[in-house]
Amino acid sequence: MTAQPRWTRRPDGANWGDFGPDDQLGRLNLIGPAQVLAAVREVREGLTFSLSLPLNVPRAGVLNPRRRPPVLHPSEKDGVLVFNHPMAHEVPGATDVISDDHVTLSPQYSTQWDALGHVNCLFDADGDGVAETVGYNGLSVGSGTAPDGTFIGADALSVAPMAARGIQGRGTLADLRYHFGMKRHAVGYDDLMRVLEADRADVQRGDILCLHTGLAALALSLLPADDHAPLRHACAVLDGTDARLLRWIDDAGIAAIAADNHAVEERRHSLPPGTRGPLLPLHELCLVKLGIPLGEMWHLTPLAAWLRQAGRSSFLLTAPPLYLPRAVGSPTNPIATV
Ligand code: UVW
Repeated sequence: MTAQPRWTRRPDGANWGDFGPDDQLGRLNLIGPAQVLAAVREVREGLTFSLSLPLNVPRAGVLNPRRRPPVLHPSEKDGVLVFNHPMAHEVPGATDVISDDHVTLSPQYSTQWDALGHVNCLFDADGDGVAETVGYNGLSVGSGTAPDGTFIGADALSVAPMAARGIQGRGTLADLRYHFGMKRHAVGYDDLMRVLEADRADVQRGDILCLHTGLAALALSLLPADDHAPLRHACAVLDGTDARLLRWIDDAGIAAIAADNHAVEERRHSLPPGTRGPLLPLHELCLVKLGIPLGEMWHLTPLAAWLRQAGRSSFLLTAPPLYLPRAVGSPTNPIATV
């Protein structure tokens, strides 16, 4: 336990401290035994859906140029590549043939979780009149470097606490693709309420809200030589500037949000002239103020189709990130069970 609070002021609408001074799980704390049992009660058919894209999709890096698809390398021992490697080279008579590999990947290239540390913000949390970099619960990712300058990743708010706890609960799907088609549409509070009501989707406290827009399915349909630029402007996104939508996310007690689009919300690249504030207000609300992890590029289309023909919206969702210490994002292979 911390002796001294690490912040004296918290941003408007933040829940810092509510789950304890050192908490790094945020709203995932709302998924307790009762919520898991409610999720398990959604399993009626025993059918499972993987919600992951192949992690090399999109097959062109148009969505975020700083992220790269996975690159595989063979592993190597004493100058010998250990891939399709007969152990008889080392142990005469051995019949084993071994393959090992390494992978270099951007954890947030494809189907992934943003850890809470993915976004920090400039805010004067210690009340000294100067804004500092701070994230959920007054923690921060830190400089990312060891004293010798080596990059070591986040000091706090990484995917590790999420992975150590595991993420399993009740998923509820809002089918934006069905109601708004494949054209870009910024979904605000009124739109989302209409969708949930039309589909009788009942978002409960502790739910993981899944937003189906069709973008991941579009990415999957494109071959490497196809023009991927349309991915930048297709399908629905949440309108992160809609204050009523942000208030609902807070009031509804949502534990996590996962979308099949690139950034859940519309990605702004500039601010209205003369203003100061977040480019990504929904990221700020979720990751910084409330501790709501964001999933992106989940492949929700087959699940959405099944739920629609069954007249359902909720399911058991199991979606742990990789236990990759200090990483601020992680691939996940979420499984929905209906
Ligand atoms: C940013 O890169 C800030 O957001 P995301 O990973 O959600 O696209």
